[in-house]
Amino acid sequence: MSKPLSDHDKRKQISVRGLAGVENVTDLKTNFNRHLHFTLVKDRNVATRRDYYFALANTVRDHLVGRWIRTQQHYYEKDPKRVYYLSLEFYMGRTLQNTMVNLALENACDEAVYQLGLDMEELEDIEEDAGLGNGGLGRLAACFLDSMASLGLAAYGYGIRYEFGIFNQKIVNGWQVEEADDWLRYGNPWEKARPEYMRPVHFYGRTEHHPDGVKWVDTQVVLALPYDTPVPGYRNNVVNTMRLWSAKAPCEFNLKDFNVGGYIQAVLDRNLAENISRVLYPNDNFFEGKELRLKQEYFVVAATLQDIIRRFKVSKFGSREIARTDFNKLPEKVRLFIISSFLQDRSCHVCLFSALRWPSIIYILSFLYLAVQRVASLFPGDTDRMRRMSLIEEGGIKRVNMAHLCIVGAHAVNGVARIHSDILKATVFKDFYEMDPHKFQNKTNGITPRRWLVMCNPGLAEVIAERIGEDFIRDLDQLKKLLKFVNDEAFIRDVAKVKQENKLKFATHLEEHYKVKINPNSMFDIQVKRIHEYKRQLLNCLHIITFYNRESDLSVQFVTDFMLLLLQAAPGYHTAKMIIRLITAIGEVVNNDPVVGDRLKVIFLENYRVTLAEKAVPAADLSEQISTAGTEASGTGNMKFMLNGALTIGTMDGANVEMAEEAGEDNIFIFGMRVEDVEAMDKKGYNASEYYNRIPELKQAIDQIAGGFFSPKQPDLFKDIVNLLMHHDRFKVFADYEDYIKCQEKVSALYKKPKEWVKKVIYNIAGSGKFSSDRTISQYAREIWGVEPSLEKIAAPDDPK
Ligand code: D6G
Repeated sequence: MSKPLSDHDKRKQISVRGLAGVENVTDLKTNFNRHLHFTLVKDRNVATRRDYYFALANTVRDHLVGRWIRTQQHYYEKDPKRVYYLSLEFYMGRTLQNTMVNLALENACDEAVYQLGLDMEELEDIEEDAGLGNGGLGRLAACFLDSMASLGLAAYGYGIRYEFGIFNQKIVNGWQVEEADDWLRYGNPWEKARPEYMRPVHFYGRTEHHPDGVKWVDTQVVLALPYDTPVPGYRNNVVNTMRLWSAKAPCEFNLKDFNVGGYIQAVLDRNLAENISRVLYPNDNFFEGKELRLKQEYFVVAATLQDIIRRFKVSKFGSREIARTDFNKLPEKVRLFIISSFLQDRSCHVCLFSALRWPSIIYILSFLYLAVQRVASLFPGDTDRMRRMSLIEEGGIKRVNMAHLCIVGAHAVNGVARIHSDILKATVFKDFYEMDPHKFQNKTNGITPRRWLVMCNPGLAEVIAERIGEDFIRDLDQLKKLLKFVNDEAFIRDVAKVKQENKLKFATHLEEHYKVKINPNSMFDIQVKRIHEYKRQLLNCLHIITFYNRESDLSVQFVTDFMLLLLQAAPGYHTAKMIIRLITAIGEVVNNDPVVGDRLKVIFLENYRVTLAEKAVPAADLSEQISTAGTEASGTGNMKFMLNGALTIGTMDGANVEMAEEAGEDNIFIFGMRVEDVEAMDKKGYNASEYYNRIPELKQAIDQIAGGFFSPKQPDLFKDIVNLLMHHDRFKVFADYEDYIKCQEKVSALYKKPKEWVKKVIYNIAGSGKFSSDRTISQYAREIWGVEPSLEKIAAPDDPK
């Protein structure tokens, strides 16, 4: 019998990971040792694992440098239209492996590290996630940057270099506790500070009226210090820049105010200015009207616009630099791109403008817009419409309607899934749509297949590459070619085998890192996402309780072996925290019930983040996408699971609708109300008690939660949740319960027929091509920005010797 392959040998066999030529490997080892010596100032006797990680990161980074400089020179020479992506979040995760994948260095580095007597996976695990995002929106920004670089667009990401990213979540006695994410503590090998591009940003002050115009004086100045991170495209030698601003107090900050003893205080007060880039607001799909958050937004916009104009003014032709003065050319050379995808909370777009002397500007804009511009002339006498379309919301406190401000200022506005775009046009933005229909578009979101397939699931990437070649990595539509293998026994076997290996690997990870034991042969039913009422983790809780009640009743035949994982982080809001507590409480009961044994496990994994998703997604059998129809703008987790061979159970919401179309309705488990049903129910009125009284299993589950079955020491612990579900549930959990449970029964039945299951998996993988962020970005590029994506390589620089 042949010896089983070690992880190292397995990784070596995979062709999508790049070639490991001898010369390459020798160079990498030399450079690794050079960095250990000269950069880390260590020898192998005293070097720690972290030193080795830094030496490796620097070695890989060397391969980026020439490409980065070359790409930026290329942009100055060619002077293309540049695309600027402004975002408060770039949820990048780790960089090392992604860089190796995109530069085709993975196998060579693996071999070099192996020959150096080190373990690649161990070194990779040392890297901190760049957790500069909350969830989907921030990760989307990161996927888009990858696609922009892979499609050769002259694109830049602009955001904030938060000193503390998304909090570390600990579960203590079943409750969430937040800890600061000190991700920069050991330094960040991927960034380069650029003090030479520092920009001043002004706050507060007052306006003075002079004959030659209004002056803004007595402002408080904060400096924006940029840090650049390279964004490599997939094997095309393009390296774009993500520029993140950090707040610095100017040297003279507050010093002019000091009197005796005031100097120390003035220096200490510098922190106040620098607080702007201190921490990421931990809110997902929810706008918090905090002054500091508004300052963050203004800070990034003010610094970025200055930088864009600086770059616009200098254009290089050959070696000659020419100062450009014609600002009419700006639209030909610059595109700004901003994403905000709130849908479920329509009151979220209000905000206070107290910190910046802006209200007057907004009032002027509003006046100009409403009175002078088009509304009045297009809809004469329609005062109601004018009020609805105002940039300033009426009411006691005047508020700026940020969404309206955005639409008025934008050249194009789009939703992020077809259903989302249609809802926006028919509801919140109806008036604006009627006035400017051409402005409204759809661009369904996507994910990068580099991180979300090649990198996180090399086994599956390889099995696919063996059948259809490697071109799908840049052109994900080619996955359609897999349709001819739907009945191919060998392919079915290979896909099933990869899934099993991924599950085993994830189970081992859980055991090692979380001390939880799960049966790798059970179904991995996974719901990962931020906790929000609209995402309906509570519906899943009711499903778990129902299945638990069935399993513990010995007279009922077991549906299937089954296990459930829930891994989420939540913002600091009460209901979300109570939902976490409920899940952990259910887990405590279910996981310790000897009658149920390991047939059902409920696991809540703490500290969910990009890196944990990369481990969980490839291991999932079933993906839960169960928001109330009409509330999830798109979802991108749903796409990651689909691409990685999980089946979806979901509502007709967000991108699920298009996933059903692409995979075929028979290959996805759709249940529950459609948007029209939800609207009809809103009109009629939703009455939770009706369902509670009519459906015995639902009543049983709610009574258990209410009666302390899951919290015997504190029977009324979940009274708020029960109260919410019974009396104030905007997201109508009970209305979808029955259909959801029936649908879960179908899932269980199909899971007992492995071959049929895998065939559906193949239909899903083959249908997931549409959900590449390359497709999304190509559409933005052609249909909105007016730039042409390209798969051409640019000339390679000499790699480091
Ligand atoms: C990145 C890469 C570097 C380049 C710098 C400035 O740090 O090679 O010189 O950006 O680029 P601009 O901001 O002048 O375009």
